[in-house]
Amino acid sequence: MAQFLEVSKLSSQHQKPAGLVLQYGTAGFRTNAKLLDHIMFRMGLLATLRSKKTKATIGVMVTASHNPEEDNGVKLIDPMGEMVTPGWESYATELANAEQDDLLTALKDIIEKEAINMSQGANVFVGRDTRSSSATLTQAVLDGVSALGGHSKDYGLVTTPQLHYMVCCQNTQGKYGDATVEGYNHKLCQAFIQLIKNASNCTDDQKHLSVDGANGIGALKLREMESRLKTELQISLFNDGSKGKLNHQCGADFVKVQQKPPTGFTMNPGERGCSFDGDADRIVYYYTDSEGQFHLLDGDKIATLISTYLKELLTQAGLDLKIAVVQTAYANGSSTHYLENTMKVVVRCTKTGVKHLHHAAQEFDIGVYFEANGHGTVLFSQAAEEKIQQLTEDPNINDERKRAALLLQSTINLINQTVGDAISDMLLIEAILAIKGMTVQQWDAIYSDLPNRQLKVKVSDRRVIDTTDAERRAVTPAGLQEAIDSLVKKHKQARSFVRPSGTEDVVRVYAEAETQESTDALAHEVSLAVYRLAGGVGDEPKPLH
Ligand code: 16G
Ligand code: MG
Repeated sequence: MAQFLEVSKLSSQHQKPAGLVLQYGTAGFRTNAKLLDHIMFRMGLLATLRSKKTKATIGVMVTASHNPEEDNGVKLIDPMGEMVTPGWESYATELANAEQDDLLTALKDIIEKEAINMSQGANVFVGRDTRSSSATLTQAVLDGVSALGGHSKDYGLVTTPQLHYMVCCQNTQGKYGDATVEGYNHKLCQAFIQLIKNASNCTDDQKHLSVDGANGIGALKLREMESRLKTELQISLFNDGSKGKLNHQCGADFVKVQQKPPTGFTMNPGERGCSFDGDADRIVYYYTDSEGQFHLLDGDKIATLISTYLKELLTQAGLDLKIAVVQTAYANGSSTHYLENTMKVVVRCTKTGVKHLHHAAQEFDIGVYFEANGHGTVLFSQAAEEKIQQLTEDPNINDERKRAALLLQSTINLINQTVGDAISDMLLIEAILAIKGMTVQQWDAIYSDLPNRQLKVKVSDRRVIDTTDAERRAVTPAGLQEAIDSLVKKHKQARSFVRPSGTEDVVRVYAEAETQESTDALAHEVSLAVYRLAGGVGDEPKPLH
């Protein structure tokens, strides 16, 4: 077939280095940008097949999120704007690793297994972050699409959640919004302005927010929205990419891991700040108190704020909708305790990785999901959206119910339901704080985090660790879980688990307990157990103090 001739021809310009093996990991392929040209071409091919199969537009985002500037990566986006379905992740890995001469066989194999009609049209949306390698790698994706005769639209520089949004808009024939950056800006800004009208007496201080753009795409895209927001939200944008390096000593990941403000950031005591990550799908908030102490408000605090606000609105609106919060094992024990026992909402725990949380959140009328690292959003079921819509149009309800229904409706418009979105989350958080007249300190005081510690252990093969119960218990190697259990018993309010990382060649250790000292001791003891029972390499882990 002519299409396969074209694939052969173009693939020779995007040759795979022989022997190189890469995995479609938790969030796509991610490694040094120099190793990715053939991967991008092949993901262009795969996205085209996926588009033919689903008869819908598929997205391909070129980014390595919070990784260093030298890295790059690629994620595939399914028709409703969600992450590509797991079965196709395996195809991605197979296609990526086929040696140059076996590429056509691997491609035909997928076509056959999925019974893809090759005469079906295909449409692929492509976007990229600000990395210097992203433009050429995008071209490789576009070559892949054109080799199989697909149509493509290159959105150029967009955030990851913006591309998810575009795909969803396109496949819902504009119901979700207009599939343009202008459409995105318009939808979010309008919903934000609508919400903030319900805030009374905001002072200029309360309207001010410092944002760390991680020197990435989020900064660029926030700039484009600034003028529409500025009467209600005055943003001081730091690390906007004009001089600093992407993700270097800044961004959500740096702040979360280092528990300190990004460099190049000035903020007075008590003021709110937030950080995006390199592709703007994660956000964390923070402030420094009058004693100079840094306070982080992570994904757990964000989920608590949003779910409290939504639950109040549901009560005011008199709507009987089931709300749940979805977390991972990394959620601070205090947050889970507060959500279950004080707020009385259903809490679900899933494996790490946005796709797992997203999936679980879809089971409820309203599913609020956040990873502690700041990736998350809110999903409303179609039935919930319809009930809220009906209530806004009901002439027989009182003002309080009407107001609550309208607030819920604007919230639906503001939140990016396709995937966690730093800009959309930020606007929702700002609106909630303004409506509730709440300071960042009051938000922080909803509950106190238990001290926690994360460590990494190098082992010869991290696959020896197999987990169950949403990664909270280790099934193998033999004896490891028993060892963790007995170590945890030695500490008060303690919890610990280990899991192989999906993005790095390490085993991750998490511990929390009543005091930092106790937490650090537990984290160290569990690291030693991993090192001894799971084939540790290099020096034995040393105590933290
Ligand atoms: C990826 C995931 C993130 C997860 C992290 C865990 C997406 C979009 N991103 O970055 O959700 O928290 O991996 O990394 O799914 P780890 O497996 O190395 O701990
Ligand atoms: Mg990211």
